[in-house]
Amino acid sequence: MSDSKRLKIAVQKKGRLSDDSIALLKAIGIKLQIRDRLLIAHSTNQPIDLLLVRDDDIPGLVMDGVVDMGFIGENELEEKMLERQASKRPAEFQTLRRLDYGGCRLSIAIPNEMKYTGIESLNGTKVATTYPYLLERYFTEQNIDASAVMLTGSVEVAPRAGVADAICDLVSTGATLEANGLREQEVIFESKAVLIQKAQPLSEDKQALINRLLPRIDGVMQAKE
Ligand code: PRT
Ligand code: ZN
Repeated sequence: MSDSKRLKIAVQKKGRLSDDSIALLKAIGIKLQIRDRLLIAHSTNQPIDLLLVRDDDIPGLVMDGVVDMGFIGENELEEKMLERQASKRPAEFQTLRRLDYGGCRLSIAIPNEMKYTGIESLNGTKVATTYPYLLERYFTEQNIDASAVMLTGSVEVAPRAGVADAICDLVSTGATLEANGLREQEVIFESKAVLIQKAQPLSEDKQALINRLLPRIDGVMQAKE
């Protein structure tokens, strides 16, 4: 077990948020030795340990108070919050900063040949997604009677495979949609990476450390503007 006096921060091990999150920690002066395949990385100059995990696990680790902080995309955070609320599990956290990377949008896209006259065209359809809670919330808000089909990967091929009529997936450049003969129709959620803290109070030392780190994060983000 690692020392509970050390601040534990969850970071995506490998993926779109990893490099930027680790670069940000290094830019604010935290020295890190990250070795491949290890779940934990210790800082050599601060009482901080990184937990390197899949991004899907980060909201739960923070909401269960297993780690003190985490870097996560708002899309994943909001989805996990809705999922946990639905099953009455703890879903609290504090957002410390919205960051300047990880930007994307969660959008509904339809096959190019599908007729679309407005959101009502989705009535009676099946929409493949990795974000069923965000999608169902959107359907409810918009009064649309459609169903979400959960897929953890290859969402963009679902219409061609005959598994769904449309999809709801993350988009940044739009190239993936285009390559799959899909057209973006509705943006349902705009996302960036955020830094979150667990809801439960931290020790004075840990909170003081966080309070010293946050202005440095602001400084790094301002310098990039
Ligand atoms: O293994 P692990 O579970 O940790 O990683 P993952 O595969 O679940 O996530 P990863 O690394 O792909 O994404 C992590 C986070 O990055 C997401 O939750 C978002 O917050 C953010 N992000 C930003 C994106 C994108 N941009 C993005 N474009 N996540 C995924 N995509 C995918 C999208 O799903 C689609 O397949 O990129 C494709 C679309 O990109 P364009 O440029 O073709 O539009
Ligand atoms: Zn993931």
